[in-house]
Amino acid sequence: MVAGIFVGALLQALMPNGSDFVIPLYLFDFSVRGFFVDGVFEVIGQIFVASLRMLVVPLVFVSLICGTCSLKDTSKLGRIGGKAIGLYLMTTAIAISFAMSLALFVSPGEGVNMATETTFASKEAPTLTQVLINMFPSNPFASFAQGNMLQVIVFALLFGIAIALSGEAGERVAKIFTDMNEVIMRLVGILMNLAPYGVFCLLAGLFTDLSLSTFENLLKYFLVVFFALLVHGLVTYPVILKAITGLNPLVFLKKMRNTIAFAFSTSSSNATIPVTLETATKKMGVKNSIASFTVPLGATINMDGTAIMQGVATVFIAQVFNVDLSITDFLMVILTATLASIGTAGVPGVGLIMLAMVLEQVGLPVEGIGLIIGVDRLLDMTRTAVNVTGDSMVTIIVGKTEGEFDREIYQDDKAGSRIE
Ligand code: DAS
Repeated sequence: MVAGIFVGALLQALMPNGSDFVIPLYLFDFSVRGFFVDGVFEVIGQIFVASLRMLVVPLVFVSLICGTCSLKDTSKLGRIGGKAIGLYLMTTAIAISFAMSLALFVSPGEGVNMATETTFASKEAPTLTQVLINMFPSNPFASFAQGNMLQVIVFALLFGIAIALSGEAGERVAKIFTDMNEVIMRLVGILMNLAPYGVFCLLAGLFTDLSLSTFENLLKYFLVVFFALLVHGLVTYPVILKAITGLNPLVFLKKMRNTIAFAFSTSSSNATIPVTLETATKKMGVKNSIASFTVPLGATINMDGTAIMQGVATVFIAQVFNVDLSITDFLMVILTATLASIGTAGVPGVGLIMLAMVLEQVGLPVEGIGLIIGVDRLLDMTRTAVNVTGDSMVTIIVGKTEGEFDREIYQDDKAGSRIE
């Protein structure tokens, strides 16, 4: 993907704005811009964006049902589930609110002035009560067809809870959704493998219309996300951990370094679950009865790092396309990204797919993703590390407040060292 950004720049450098090279090939003149950029690349780029959108509804619906109905097997942990989910949603809302405020302060997308075919009908900002009422679908199939994600999320949560309460029938249905989730994750993997080609085509189109100064905007975007991730991981989490449990947060961060390194290198919260579990139990002293529930749950529904990227990206893309977001829009983004993070399974690049949903929710052009996707790989690695750190922090808080926590292990530097 990084290669795509440089090739896009090269294309742009070769074709200064407005001009176009014609390659005479026998009887035909192939206009680089006409045939390649506005032709082949445009088609492939739009197909890539459409395939991102294609995955959003099934991905959120199925992975959210799997996350919700897994509560069934641990009904005795209902209280603990509520505590964990409450903490996960609180830290995600803090993350995205901070990220969006920072993005509005820095304004990384200011001055790009990209045009887009997407016409922004002057949106009558719905009141918050309307937003809450509209979250409940009168016709779930219409919600699916229209891609009304807040309604899809609400329906999935209710459906998942119903499965959890439906005994044997629920178990049979839960198995179906678990298998479907497996297949959809495979589809995400296929799309992520094709992403570099889609990115190249998207960038080729986008960069032929961009001034080189836009790279400066892109760098600003990258730095805002990176800084927000660092603050959330190294300041917000330690402050929350210390405030609620009184534990030394430096011990926490020190014991997390292997897990963070693994999450960073795999860009997958799901792949890191075994390491997170080992660290939470053997190094931090949380009883397995708690960690075995809160860690996988967190890998599915807790994505603070992803929400940070989505918050900054939304502000960046709105500024790039000169769209003024209202306060209701910002609240919608916070609500959608927080709820979307519930439905984002912990696999590489899936946060970008959910970003398509957040952008659509506030009427922003999804093709704007093409601008940031080229620098997303390193951000995905970093935000996955933040996601996992949040999972571990909440696991400790739940374990300690439930009395399922061994403080001596936490304070023992050598605890669990065999997995160093
Ligand atoms: N890489 C995802 C994870 O595993 C998050 C994301 O794509 O934003 O947490």
